[in-house]
Amino acid sequence: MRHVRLYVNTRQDLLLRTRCVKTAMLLPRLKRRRWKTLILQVFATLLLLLLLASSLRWKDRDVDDTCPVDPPNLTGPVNVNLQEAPVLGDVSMDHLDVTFGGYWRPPNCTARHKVAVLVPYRDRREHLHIFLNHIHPILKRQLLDYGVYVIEQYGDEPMFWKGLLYNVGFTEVLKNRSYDCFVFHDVDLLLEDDRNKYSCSSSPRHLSVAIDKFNYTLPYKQLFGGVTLLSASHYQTLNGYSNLYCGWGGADDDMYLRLFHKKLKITRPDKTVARYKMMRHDQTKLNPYRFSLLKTSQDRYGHDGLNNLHDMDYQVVSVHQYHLYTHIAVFVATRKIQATNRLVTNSTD
Ligand code: BGN
Repeated sequence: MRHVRLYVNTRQDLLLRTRCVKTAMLLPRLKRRRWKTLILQVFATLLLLLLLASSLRWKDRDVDDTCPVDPPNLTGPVNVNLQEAPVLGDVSMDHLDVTFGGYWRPPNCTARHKVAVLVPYRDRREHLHIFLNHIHPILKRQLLDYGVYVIEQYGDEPMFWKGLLYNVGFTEVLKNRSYDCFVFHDVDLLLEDDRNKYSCSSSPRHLSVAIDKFNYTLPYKQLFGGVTLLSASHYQTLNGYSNLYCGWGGADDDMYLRLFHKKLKITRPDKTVARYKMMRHDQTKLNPYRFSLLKTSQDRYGHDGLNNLHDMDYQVVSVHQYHLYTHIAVFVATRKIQATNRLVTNSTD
């Protein structure tokens, strides 16, 4: 019995041992297999996650983040404070999100328009500060990708050469940045309603339709001065402004004639929103040649403007980026007035 038991035991033992040995031999294989499966599983999960992430990224790219056509933060009527000029430092503190040079773009969406605001300027520091304090919040609420440029006339030249300054500004600005839309803005005009949008459409646009000085009515249908909008390509087609107008009057009428000549239709916003207050100042020197120049303007479209700037007596003295604007200093020689005088006298002979 004992023997049998022993035998049985031994057999069982043997069996058990054999099984154990087999299992023992199998164990590393099994373990290896399990590891392999685990590694494969980890790989598969990683791959899946990677695919998921990239598909999400593609989805993000497909999401249209263009700013809305009707910016939600517009207020409509805007408070215009003409009482006291703000200190520029204080204005700066209110616009820490504006980058040096007077640039801003919407942080949460891609702007529909890239706009350069050109402001020809001389001797009106108070107006400039009021203007800057006023324009930045409006352009931001309109969700524009914009830059503000002040083109200042230097030198002893008694007359102010607005058309020339606009052309110099346009040319200088495009040397460094690309813009599809240009605003030509008198420094003394303050917008009263932010629904009057500073963004180009397919037609040239006259924005300062209703100014307090003219009892909020358009003085005449052909007026294209004050605040206007032109796409970069339209401005080039028009050969810019004439370089020959100085002092007050006529440069904008000449631009109207250029638009008419090129069959470019002017559009205007409704006068309920295209409202402006004009800051009071002494009358600038009248342009004595404006009538004669206008009479002969159509003879000069092709060769008086952007394409003959290099012949003009001016020099860009400096381009400096202040916090709220880029300053372009332009020296205009006194000889200019005599040259125009000669030109007009010759052409009316
Ligand atoms: C016009 C001026 C414009 C000016 C408007 C509004 C002239 C040219 C002679 C007809 N035009 O009379 O330049 O923008 O008034 O102020 O003076």
